[in-house]
Amino acid sequence: MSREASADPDAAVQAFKENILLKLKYAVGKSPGNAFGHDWFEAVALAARDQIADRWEESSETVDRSQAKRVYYLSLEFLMGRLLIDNLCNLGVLDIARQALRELGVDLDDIRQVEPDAALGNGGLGRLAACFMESMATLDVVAHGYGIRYEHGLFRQVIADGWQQEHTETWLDFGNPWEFERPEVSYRIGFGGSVSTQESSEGPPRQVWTPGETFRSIAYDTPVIGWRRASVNTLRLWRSRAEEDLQLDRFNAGDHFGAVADVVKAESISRVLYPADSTEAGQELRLRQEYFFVSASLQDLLKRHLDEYGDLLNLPEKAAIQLNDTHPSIAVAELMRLLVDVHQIEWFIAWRLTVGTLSYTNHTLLPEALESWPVSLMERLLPRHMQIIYLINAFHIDSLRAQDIHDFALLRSVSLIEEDHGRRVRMGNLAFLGSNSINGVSALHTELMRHTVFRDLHRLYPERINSKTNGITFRRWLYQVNPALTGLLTQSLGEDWQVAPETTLQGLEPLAEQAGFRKQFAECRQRNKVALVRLVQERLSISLDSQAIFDVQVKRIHEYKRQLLNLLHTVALYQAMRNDPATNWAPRVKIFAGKAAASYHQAKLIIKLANDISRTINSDPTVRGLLKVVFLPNYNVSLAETIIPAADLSEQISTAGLEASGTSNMKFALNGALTIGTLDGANVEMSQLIGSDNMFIFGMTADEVESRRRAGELEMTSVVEGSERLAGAIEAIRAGVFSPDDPQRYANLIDGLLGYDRYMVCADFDAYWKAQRRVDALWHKPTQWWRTAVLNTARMGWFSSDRTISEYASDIWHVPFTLPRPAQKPA
Ligand code: GL9
Repeated sequence: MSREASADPDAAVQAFKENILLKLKYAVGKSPGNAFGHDWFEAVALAARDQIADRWEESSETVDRSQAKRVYYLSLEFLMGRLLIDNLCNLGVLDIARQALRELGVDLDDIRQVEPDAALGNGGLGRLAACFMESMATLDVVAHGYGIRYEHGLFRQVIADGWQQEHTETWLDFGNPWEFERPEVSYRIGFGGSVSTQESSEGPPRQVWTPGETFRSIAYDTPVIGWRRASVNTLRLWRSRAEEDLQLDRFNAGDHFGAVADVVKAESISRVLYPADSTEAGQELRLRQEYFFVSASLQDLLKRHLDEYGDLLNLPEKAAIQLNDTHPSIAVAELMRLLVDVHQIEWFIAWRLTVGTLSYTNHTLLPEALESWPVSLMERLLPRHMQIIYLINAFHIDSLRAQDIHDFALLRSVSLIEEDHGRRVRMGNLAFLGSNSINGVSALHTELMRHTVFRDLHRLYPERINSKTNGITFRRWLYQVNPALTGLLTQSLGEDWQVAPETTLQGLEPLAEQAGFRKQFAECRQRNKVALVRLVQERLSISLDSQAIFDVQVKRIHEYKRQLLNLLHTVALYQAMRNDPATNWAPRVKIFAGKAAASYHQAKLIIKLANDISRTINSDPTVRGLLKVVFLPNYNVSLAETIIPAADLSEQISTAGLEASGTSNMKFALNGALTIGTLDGANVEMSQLIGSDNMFIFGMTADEVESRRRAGELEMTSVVEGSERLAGAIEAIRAGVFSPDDPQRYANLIDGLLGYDRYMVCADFDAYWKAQRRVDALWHKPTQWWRTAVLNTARMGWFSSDRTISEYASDIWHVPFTLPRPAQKPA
């Protein structure tokens, strides 16, 4: 099939309908009369998958013929969300599928809700990987994603009496129609054991690793189709299995549980996603997961390369491997092991191939998130890799000494082994040394990388660090989540604007001056707000006024993201409204959502505080019609898809210097929400492109934060005393106004803020309060508010992940790409 949808729409509808019925009957085993929602979902998904498979075959044949260079994206997380609408849109058959279902008496909007989210990720980092997969396919970059097929994705969050509870997520319960199991694609993965030296008559002695235990990796492939049927790439996820399903001798001896013990141990590797967010999990199972998927992926791609070229010496010309954070950084040692031990390539040639092929993206500067593993654990689990790491380290230090570099402090800081807190392997340094490119995810973050975590390595290798500001796929985060606005843009900018929104969106700028257009723009928002109001009513039985400002902070709960600052503002605003309800307040709805890592006590307490504040404020008649607070449980990609297009105000208020980029900031602004935020991460570039007067920027800069930290000014008593509003809010929380059942509940939280305000919540409070009043003032001037909103959408084109991927392709991977072209009209 060609890139264009079929020329005869009616014939296409009939054909699609027939295929749905065939799938329902032969694959699902149901008739239309007894099919439930999930049966219909599966039938439609399988019908769509057929069309994807046709393009998939074409795509792989073209690639095989052309011997193009391949990109491998290694990531422990892929936060794909639902795929049905994504796939139907990119196939260009959304309307066809909708009509086909309608003729069968089924509503596409009902069955899309049935699909579980593929939540194989924690947050921004995993969702970025998903956006990148879609953009790479759209840009015809020949790419393979590699990761783990977790049986259980990110936990389901239940809020019980205001507290977060974690429940097991079960996305595979009804099967997964998008994936293809490939039992024949399987590799052996070893752990533990010992290394011995084997003399060889032909060359130097060889090191032979005899693992103490081995498991199998099994591949599951999900096709990823680009927009308008561009390329179809593959996301290959690995499941872990035991070498044998049952130890028959133990079973026969009556040890029925022991007979399957190996199976349980093996399968635990791909059982569940680590719910860590920017905090190190630090567990042996986590290291096993990392090595498991890295080894399987490298064995697989080397096999493919050898099948194609019969030789590994041209690996860097034909393969680029991107490491998504340090999670896959054991790849440096594993690739060396495979090249040297298995394929008998001489060490220094292998090192050149390794560095020529690998590149690494850093996603956070938070010290607690930089992975390091105890040397003792590495020696036990991966003894050969530990030897290789020592060798890399030794050769590196030697080469520096040879360049007359003897500064002890420098050598210590660039070493792969940390000696201070028990001996540990520094995975960030390993990734840096083993890569030809190290990139940050926003301009500010990259600059900070150069001066903080990688300061000394950067001095030695000044060419390696570069910046690739994150982006988002507009197909999902505008076209799919906001059909009303997408329709308006098509009506205003013409059919083809979606082909290159990076440039066409700017065409909206003159329309920002037209009252008629602003009115229509506002009406789109209103429609989305009404949908969110309905959802909140259904899930929480809270009724919201859709005319109020929808003020939204949705993201992982973390102290550096400062949900606490927002909650303090909420309390201060509540007190101000109560004291003076007659003032012309701008009515607000404060919306929060997000998950806390299960072991992150403070973050879970912040969730409880949000819920306590919500209950108190929502039941206080004095602020009725002025202020509501909601905490929506179980934030995930699908919930984001409803919340983001309904937001008026986007909260991006992290302590400057700590949010590497942020990506929801881009999703909100693209949909026309105004941002209140600090000069942090990609907010900085947003403020340059949107114009800082079209955002509500406040607070200390990263430099100011750093000076204050250096000066040790983290004790906040005098700051609080100097701010009546902040003092009032803090006092109310401490006194138990929101927790009468347990007045002491927040005493420690508040004392912590006053005594040692690591994230500078108090220091930024007054600036934040003032910025919020600017929000109110602008809301009272609808002409200006909506003009600004239109300008936000108009100026967000650069934040498309197509732009980001085109930069990775040219600067790091050195592979060709093609930007989307307008669809050819049928003759
Ligand atoms: C993160 C950063 O914190 C974000 O600022 C950044 O936008 C994304 C993508 O580059 O990466 N790094 C990180 O560890 N997480 C990020 O979101 N955390 C999670 O994904 C949970």
